[in-house]
Amino acid sequence: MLNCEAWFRGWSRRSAGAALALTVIYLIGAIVLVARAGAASDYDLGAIHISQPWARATPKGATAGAGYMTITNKGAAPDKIICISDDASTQCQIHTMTMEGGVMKMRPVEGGLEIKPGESVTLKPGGDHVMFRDLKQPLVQGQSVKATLKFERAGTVDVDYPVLAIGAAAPDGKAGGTMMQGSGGSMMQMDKR
Ligand SMILES: [Cu+2]
Repeated sequence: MLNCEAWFRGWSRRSAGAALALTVIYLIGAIVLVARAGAASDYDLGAIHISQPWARATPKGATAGAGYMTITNKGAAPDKIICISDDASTQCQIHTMTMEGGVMKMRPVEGGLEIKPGESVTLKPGGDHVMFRDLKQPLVQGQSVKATLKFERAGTVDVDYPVLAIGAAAPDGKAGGTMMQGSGGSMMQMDKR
């Protein structure tokens, strides 16, 4: 009987240990799933690779918002990207930024933004960006904007831009010092086209 009892106690401890181990495994799994849910996807389209798409939340009353990403051309020929439409605004454009007389000006890229073979172009705050013009609703942190991008060679792709904080400067969540909002910024003027 004693031996049997000792075996039973040992078995209880072992099964408790196994249950604890399983619980830990489930918890890790749940955390990984939650972490993945908020992460941006990468996109492959022919020779074009798009990574870390994201957009910035817009302040109240903003009429435009911006999206960012890194585009890599792994092919041997140049390609050009335009934005066809998005689900947050009435018009989607690819904008470039240039300094003119000490003022940053942004304007739509004529004929599309060129991505040279082997080149990796990062659209980021203060630089080139996808412009969502005439927002139908504000870009809210935690939500996302879906835009349809068209590459001259690689074709068309729908990209989801997770919306990060208003002050975000990069998709890794680091806060940025330089503010560059799509509209209303005194540092920036937009050509009316
Ligand atoms: Cu712009």
